[in-house]
Amino acid sequence: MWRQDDLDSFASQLYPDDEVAQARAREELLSAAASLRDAQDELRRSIAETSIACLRGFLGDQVCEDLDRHLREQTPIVIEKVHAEQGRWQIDLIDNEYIPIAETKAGDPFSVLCLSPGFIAAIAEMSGFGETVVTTRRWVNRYGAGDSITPHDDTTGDFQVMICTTAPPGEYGGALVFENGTEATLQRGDLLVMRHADLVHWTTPLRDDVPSPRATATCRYYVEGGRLPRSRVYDHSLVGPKTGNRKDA
Ligand SMILES: O=C(O)CCC(=O)C(=O)O
Repeated sequence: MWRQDDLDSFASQLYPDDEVAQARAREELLSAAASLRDAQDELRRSIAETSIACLRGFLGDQVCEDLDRHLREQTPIVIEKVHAEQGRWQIDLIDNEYIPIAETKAGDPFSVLCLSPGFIAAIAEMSGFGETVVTTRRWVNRYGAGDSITPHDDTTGDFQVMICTTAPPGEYGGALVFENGTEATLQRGDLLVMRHADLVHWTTPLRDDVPSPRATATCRYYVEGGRLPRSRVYDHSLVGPKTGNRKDA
């Protein structure tokens, strides 16, 4: 699934000065790839039935802790704090530019994993997509005490992965809940694969006494002919755009 240069790039970006840790990270990725291969039939079935599938313990604790720190401290990120009526959380935008996938550079270890063609092919296949992936968007959702993501529907993008890089025990909240009754309480290292299926979903608020934050690193994939982000464009006139002349771009 991941090629040798993906393993090398992940390991050297995460542990630039530590060859022992690099070797350990490469080994961990090989075993993560094997666990994804072993579980693929079950994951495909779960996505077809519920729109999501969860692979527990996909990445190990140490790699996740280090990845979380790397994404916070060393990735050039734009931070958005969202305060909505029914939720508040932080979005750390890794890449929000929708550039063609062939031109997208993996500037952090999470992006190295998600942009690898072998990984994309495996996730697309289990999510039921044969079309070419044309672009991605990557970010980390971060939640502290009292935070939750507001009920929403993903109206762009076709499928996505999330790796939980840190989470409190489930009794402190942070469950991901879908209107079809499906739920996932992610723990550090879990991989969630999600086919966008017009389902409203949200997370439950973290309790005030939560012992650690929750974070999910996300890569959303857009396929050719799929639900690409499109802006509305208008014909110009001397007095400005006219809504009657609306076209879809
Ligand atoms: O952090 C989560 O578990 C949910 C994130 C989510 O719903 C989204 O990014 O659309």
